[in-house]
Amino acid sequence: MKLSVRAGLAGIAAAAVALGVAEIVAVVTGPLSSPLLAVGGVVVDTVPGTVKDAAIAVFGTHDKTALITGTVILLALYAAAVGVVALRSWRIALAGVVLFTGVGTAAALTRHDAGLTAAVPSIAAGVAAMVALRYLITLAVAASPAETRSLVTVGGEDGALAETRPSAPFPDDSRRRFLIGLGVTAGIAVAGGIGGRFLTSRRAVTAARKAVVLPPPVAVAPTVPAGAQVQGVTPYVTSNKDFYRIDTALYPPQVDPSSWQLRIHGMVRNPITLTWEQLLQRPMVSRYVTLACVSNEVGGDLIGNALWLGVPVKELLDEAQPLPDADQTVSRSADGWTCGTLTAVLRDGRDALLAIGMNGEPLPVGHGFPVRMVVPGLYGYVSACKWITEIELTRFADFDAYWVPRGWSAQGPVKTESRIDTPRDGATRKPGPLTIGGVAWAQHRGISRVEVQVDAEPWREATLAPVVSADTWVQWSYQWQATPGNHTIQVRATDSEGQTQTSTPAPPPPDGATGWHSIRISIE
Ligand SMILES: Nc1nc2c(c(=O)[nH]1)N[C@H]1C(S)=C(S)[C@@H](COP(=O)(O)O)O[C@H]1N2
Ligand SMILES: [Mo]
Repeated sequence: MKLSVRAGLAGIAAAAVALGVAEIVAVVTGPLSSPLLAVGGVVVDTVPGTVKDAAIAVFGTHDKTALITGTVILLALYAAAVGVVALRSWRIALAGVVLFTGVGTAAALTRHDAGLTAAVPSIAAGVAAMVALRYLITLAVAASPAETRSLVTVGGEDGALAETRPSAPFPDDSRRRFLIGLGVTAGIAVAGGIGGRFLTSRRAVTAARKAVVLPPPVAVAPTVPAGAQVQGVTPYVTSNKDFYRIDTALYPPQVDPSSWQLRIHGMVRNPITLTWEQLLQRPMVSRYVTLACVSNEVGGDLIGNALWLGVPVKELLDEAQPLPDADQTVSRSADGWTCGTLTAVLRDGRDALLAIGMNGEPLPVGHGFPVRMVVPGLYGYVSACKWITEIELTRFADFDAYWVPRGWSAQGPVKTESRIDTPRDGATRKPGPLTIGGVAWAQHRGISRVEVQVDAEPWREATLAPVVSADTWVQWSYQWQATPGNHTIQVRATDSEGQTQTSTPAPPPPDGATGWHSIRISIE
């Protein structure tokens, strides 16, 4: 193994130890102070909306794993370079470590609500990196043949490695020592990483969530009508585990109900602060509402339908008494994320909820535990604030919520959409009767018609399955006599206001994708 390779490995191992140490320290200072999550968080908040959209398009709901993986790869390359540089100049290598520490510290300190302690994991990581790098580079140099060693010593501009000239005459033994050193550091890194994650998860709000007993609703959602489900189509009610998850949080905020508060303030006559106990005492309703993400592509699956339990937002706003020109209601999450909702929509009588339950369970942590907002008819980014802690009445002219400066519309009513679920694109089927089916949605307006077109034939009306209310998606089906050959099938929906989906394709930004979902199948 060449000396430069050993030095590169030493750099990577030192960085790994640094991350492991940081994860352990972050158990105490909080998960968001971990330099990896902090830097990742800054990236999430600063990349242009188009990049975020491309990431969602490529990685779907795995975009965060992709981001962390990418960050780790970049860090490994950087650390390897620092290791190689350490052979020439210890001073420049140290500067490299300091820069890495500085980036982590700056990121951690600038996260929402970060205190000074947020800097501690990054600083501890920096110190660990220096110690580990020094130790491993010394071993790496010692494991070189004598000639290389003296070259290195002479070549080092600050001569810091002179003292590393080994006395052991057996390079094989020193090589083994280098490998052992590498192994030990890797062990510390892995133990730190896994141990840190484990201890952090023990500090999570999982136990607090398990202890929550949901109150019974005073107004119960209508039961799902028989026949709402078409065979072969995505389930009418999405289970919590299958419900898509989209947010900017690399680690979901851990909000303990016992310290949770909701402040309703801003342009209101009567500011209100609610504790968890007070919220639970209010009359709850349960409602099926379909939630969709504005980033959903035509045919995409960033949409789900759940039974939510919560307090009507309208009642809270009526108590707070918004001023007449407070046209925007800004919801703020525990991690600082914001969304802006048209105040009039929240007060027009639809079932906008401050939800605490999802499909009969307390909200899963990833879906906003303990409290989130759900508003039928609006995309999630303008309405469905998870981990909500603040509702501020303001004006659209005065405040831009999180996604607005990133290129998304300030208001996001859902567009009428439809999707083919069965058969799948590219499927092969036998000739004869074939059920084509899928979902269509225009939350709060409701769907009045779905039509299917096979090749260039006329559009034919599909059968709509019964629904709970206009606030959910609807399943549709169409019986087709399949004939041999390759076929293109498309679908379009019309909402109860008579608006038919446009055929013009548009990407998700700035206010939702348009176009008809189409599939190609083969009948043989
Ligand atoms: N705190 C917070 N709430 C948030 C978001 C977020 O990034 N942070 N993303 C929103 C978006 S874009 C959508 S589509 C919905 C998704 O909700 P879900 O993850 O429960 O499906 O949450 C909304 N609420
Ligand atoms: Mo979204």
